[in-house]
Amino acid sequence: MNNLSDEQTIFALASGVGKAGIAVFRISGPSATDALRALSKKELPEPRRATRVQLLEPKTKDILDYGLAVYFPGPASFTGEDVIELHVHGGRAVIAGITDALVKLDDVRLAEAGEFTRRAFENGKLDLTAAEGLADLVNSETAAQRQQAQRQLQGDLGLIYDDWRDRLLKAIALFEAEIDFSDEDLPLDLHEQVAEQIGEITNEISAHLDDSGHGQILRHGLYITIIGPPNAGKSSLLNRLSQRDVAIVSETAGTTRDVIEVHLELEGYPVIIADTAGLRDVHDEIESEGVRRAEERAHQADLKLAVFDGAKWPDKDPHTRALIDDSALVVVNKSDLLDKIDFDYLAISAETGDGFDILLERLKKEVEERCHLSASPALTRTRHRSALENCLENLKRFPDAPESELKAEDLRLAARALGRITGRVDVEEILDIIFKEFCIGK
Ligand SMILES: Nc1nc2c(ncn2[C@@H]2O[C@H](COP(=O)(O)OP(=O)(O)OP(=O)(O)O)[C@@H](O)[C@H]2O)c(=O)[nH]1
Ligand SMILES: [Mg+2]
Repeated sequence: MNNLSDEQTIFALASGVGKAGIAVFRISGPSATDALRALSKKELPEPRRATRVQLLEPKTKDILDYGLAVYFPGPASFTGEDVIELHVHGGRAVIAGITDALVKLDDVRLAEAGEFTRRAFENGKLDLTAAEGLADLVNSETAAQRQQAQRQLQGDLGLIYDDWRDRLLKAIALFEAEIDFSDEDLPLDLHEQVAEQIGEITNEISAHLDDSGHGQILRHGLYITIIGPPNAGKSSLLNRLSQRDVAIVSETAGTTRDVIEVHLELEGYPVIIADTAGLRDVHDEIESEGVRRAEERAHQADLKLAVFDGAKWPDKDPHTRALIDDSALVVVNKSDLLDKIDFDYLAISAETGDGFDILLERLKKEVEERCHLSASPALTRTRHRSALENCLENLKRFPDAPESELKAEDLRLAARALGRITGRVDVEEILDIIFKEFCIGK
């Protein structure tokens, strides 16, 4: 852990950039209180109480603004250090004036990206999963994303990983005791106890990993790609779904070339819908690049929305058919041109809006299935997934390792992989448990 007194004092505009009613500066570090004194020429306000201050340029004594100061003495602050918040008027000149005045102070500098949260982590205020949760919360755009991020920020996900790690460390302690003191009076079923505990942890981690990625999908949004032959009405469909005129619509086949993305919210879930070039064999260089991109997007999508052209029915374009699989929802567009509906697909009309209520219901169901908020906190990042996979590999090697020392090493590596997720990577802890629980000095 870092020595706090070595840290420089940092500050940053905590509120958004640009004109606003109020702007908030955050100052953290050993000189935070000096910084406030330098700007306000008054005694420190009472802790955690918003206090009106006049802010002056320290040298020229120009009045920068009248605002509020809040003092959070460390360690009971976000970063664990002394923190000062300044609430000022959100005009560009006010912000520039205060930034200038702070930069000029000795021992105070502008914070780097994520530095406040990093200090909070280093001072044990939150673990790495909570820090990631905070980043997700700031980036969240829909209600479900917000809920997932809140949960992670409150430490729910970290608790699960720490619990596995604690249990693993206990199992290691038992196991090492067996190696070190096999001649002494240790319970006979120790080995079975360890194997049983490792088995339980292995099962729980496997179940957590077997989640179809819904936590990750919810975090970045569900990717839906619209595919189909030229002129089927893909761009018209995108425009109606987004209720905006985002993509060019024309009767010329091959109008769309690039991928056009729209971010939407469906039932609180984030979706990113992409319109693509019509699929067909072409020699035109630009259009064939468009088709390549369309196919690439189709493969990357969480869900494909395959559109057939009702004007050509019952012709079902073979390029589109080739891309239809379990993750495809098929619709036939231009239902207004069809005399009768003699198929099982959903008939819609991007022109009249016919069938769109059903289409939206179906999309919502699909989205809900793929990125629902689960009862227990979900894995939200590839970083967690690979650490857990690494942990499992080591746990699975454990039963077959030929020697006790190797088995113990497998367990240690597994615990370390879990520790990496929350940021607890201290082997000393294993030793602590051994010495505490087994009274070696007896
Ligand atoms: N009658 C009818 N015409 C439609 C409907 N949807 C789209 N169209 C027309 O079909 C033509 C093609 O529509 P687009 O949305 O550009 O088709 P697209 O699939 O994006 O075509 P490309 O970008 O060339 O692949 C346009 O003239 C639209 O006005 C519909 O539901 N009914
Ligand atoms: Mg188009």
